[in-house]
Amino acid sequence: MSRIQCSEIQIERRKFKPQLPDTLKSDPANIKIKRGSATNSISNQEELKAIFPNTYGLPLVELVKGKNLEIKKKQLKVGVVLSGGQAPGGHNVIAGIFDCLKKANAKNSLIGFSGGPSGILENKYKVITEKTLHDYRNTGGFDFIQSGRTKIETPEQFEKVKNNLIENKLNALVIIGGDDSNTNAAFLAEFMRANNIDCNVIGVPKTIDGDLKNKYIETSFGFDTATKIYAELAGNICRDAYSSRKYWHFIRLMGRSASHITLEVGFKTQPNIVLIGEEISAKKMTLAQVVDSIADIIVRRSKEGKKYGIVLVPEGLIEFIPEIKELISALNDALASANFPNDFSIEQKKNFLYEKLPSNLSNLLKSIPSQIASQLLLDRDPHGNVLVSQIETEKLLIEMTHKKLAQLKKENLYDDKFAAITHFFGYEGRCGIPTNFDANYTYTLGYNAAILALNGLTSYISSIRNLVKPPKQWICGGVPITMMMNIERRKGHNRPVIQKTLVDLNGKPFKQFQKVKDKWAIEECYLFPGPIQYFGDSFITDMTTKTLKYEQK
Ligand code: FBP
Repeated sequence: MSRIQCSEIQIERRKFKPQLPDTLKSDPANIKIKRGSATNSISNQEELKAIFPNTYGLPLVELVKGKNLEIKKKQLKVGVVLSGGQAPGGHNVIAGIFDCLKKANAKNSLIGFSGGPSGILENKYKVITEKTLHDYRNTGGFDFIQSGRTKIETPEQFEKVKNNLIENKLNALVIIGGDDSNTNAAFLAEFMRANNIDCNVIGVPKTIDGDLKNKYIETSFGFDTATKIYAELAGNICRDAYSSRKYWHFIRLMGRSASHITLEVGFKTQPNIVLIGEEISAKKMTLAQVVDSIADIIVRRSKEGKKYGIVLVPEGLIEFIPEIKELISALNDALASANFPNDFSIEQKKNFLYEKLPSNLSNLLKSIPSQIASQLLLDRDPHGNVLVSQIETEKLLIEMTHKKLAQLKKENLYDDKFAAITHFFGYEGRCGIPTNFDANYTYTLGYNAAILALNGLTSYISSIRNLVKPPKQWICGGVPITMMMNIERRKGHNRPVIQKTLVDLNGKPFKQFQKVKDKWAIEECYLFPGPIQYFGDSFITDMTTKTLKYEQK
């Protein structure tokens, strides 16, 4: 395989030495596992206990200093796989696993499955050595071994995976992924235990969306870097709008079902309108009411002579509007059971659905602009998620805002020009060079995952806490995957899944936002955060997210 080309920054960045927490600085033979008491899932306890008889209810674990000499005697072979969407720092997770394994025993080895979970199914992998890994340390992207979204679900697939893990003599598999991939990790761990196969499965919390978090997983990796990249871009747009004073910019931001990214970018740039899907859902707002709230601010600003502004739109907004959520859920069920011929056009699908859906939902589908309605019908991903990154909600909002303002003009309530521009920031942030925080955090997550694997644990996610403190004070451990699970409706069926953590309307970050949003709407409070700083004063280079800061205040 050809070596990647390196920019000047990358060459300098390669020299960065990620910091480890004090607990992990000791030799792995001086790190012990401290077990807590048994755990329970979030809900559906009895059902989940029946589905995961061998791995349900494991205790929380913490890493502490203490003799653990057995580690040195074992010779382990571990596999690693990147699963799902890219997030800055994935390569450092691999580096952390590799360095820990080698520190424990130079004969330990690591292989990386290529192209995501399909690599395990097809037994495609590369042996990871310092030579092959070196150029990827502290880099963004997943290109070292690549990623994919294949879901391992059928009995035949589980059998294939089992045979490949046995053939490769793997003692452990580390799955670096989001909520869906870690749900898959739990199933795989259970399957291996049920079949008496001595191959442990450990997860690592990855996703820029920031929705794989709880008391023990304070943030998923990549959120810090991605939000800084989006904030730089959104901040530049704020300044452009403030300079030319003629456009309204509608910026849609990635984040799938959760608005964490939008809230964080809001804090970093203080634009005029920040739509939070979770709030819209709680208030049971219709699409028309969301548009009314936008138009209201446009009119108020116009009265002050300001015909410009910035609106942040979470990409999952559409799924939060109760009427559309109901429509999407009905579409999911209808699409899952419909067996469309391959050559069925989108218009034929629509006509079929108009007949199949209850009349209120059928009428709603007809009322949505055709292009957006077509985007709602796109195939779901292998985990049953709607492809929200491809639904141009910002265009829908602009179209409807135009109509609303035209109506207000007729009523002599508005008399200005509304010129709007759209942006979508998502893929721009997923492969950025990891910030110091993400570089340290991902390396530590990988190192910690290797310690969990070396100690024979399975069905755990690598957990690093106390993240607002410097890395030396971080707390290391593992959280049982089943502890984060519940049963949800996916692809027309009830399925055990890790519960996504959405923006908590009673949480400190959202409460903070509520205090300032009216001021941001009318006054000019814009912030221009500029690019990520990799070199210089640690006050700037090591700064983490406002979300973590407010959450842990
Ligand atoms: P993960 O949940 O796998 O981390 O992916 C997150 C994400 O970046 C979402 O924000 C976005 O909606 C989606 O991936 C896009 O998926 P794809 O890369 O398949 O287009």
